[in-house]
Amino acid sequence: MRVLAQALAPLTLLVALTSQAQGDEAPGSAQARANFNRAVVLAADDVRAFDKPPTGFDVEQPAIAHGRVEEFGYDSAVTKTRRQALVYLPAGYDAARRYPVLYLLHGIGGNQHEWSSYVRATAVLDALIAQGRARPMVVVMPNGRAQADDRPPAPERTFTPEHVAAFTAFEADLIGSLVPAIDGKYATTADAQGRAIAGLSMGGGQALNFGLSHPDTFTWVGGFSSAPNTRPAAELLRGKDAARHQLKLLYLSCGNRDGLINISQSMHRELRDLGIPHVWNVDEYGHDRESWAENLYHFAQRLFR
Ligand code: FER
Repeated sequence: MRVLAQALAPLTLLVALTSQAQGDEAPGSAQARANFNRAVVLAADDVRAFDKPPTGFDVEQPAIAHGRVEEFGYDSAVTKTRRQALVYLPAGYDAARRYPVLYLLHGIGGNQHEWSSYVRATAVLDALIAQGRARPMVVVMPNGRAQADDRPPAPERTFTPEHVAAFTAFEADLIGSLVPAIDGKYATTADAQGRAIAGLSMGGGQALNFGLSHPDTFTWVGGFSSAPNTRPAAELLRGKDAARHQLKLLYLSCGNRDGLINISQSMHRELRDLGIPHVWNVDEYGHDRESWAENLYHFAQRLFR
């Protein structure tokens, strides 16, 4: 829980130090703490959909072919700034071919490096692609905080309405600026069948919100440990019966020790009641990188089939 520990430890400290601190705390902090501390209530179908990956699945293996990660700059019509993303190109990337693209979104305290550095996504992808268990794909890891200064804020500002709003504003940046820029530079299939979006926590909420409401852009969607920014399925899919048929994969996961699991449970139950097929994988982690690495492992193997 390193990312959140970084974001939350100072908050906890602040409150511990000043028992009547309520009024001094930045808006959003108390609510976030309450959300993380919510009691987990499990139903019979809140169980693993897949076995645990083999040991070492998220460790770089020197003996196999590696993809490369490069910096990608693009002009954002939303922030009016030049923004940075990381792009993973699979081993043997050849501009004469065409590749599907996965957009991977980070959590509230992270940035474009979170998936590669903290979760070790490139080690997971290198191994799956080398074994032929995932299709070679381009993976775009953007900064999902669409504001001019998009650095992670000071810990006590993590949950302010302004900061949360920057994650909402990323929808227009992604659809209007980043996706076209990626398709302009890389050898992508550049259609909805060849585009996936997934994320962890705040990024999970973004992936579900943006993926489900843009069926012409994405048909493969994954939310891992999704945060309270997740909108209800009925709202996301309303009047979009077409999305139901075009969606190739809708994937939800969460740890059964994660206080935010009620968000994913609600989405799962809503989808089930609407009759919308989806994967629901509940593992035994908290709000942890292990859950995110494992779910990337399971999700990536099911993409672009
Ligand atoms: C909240 C609790 C957690 C919240 C966001 C989060 C917007 C996000 C956590 C993360 O990205 O790790 O109440 O409100």
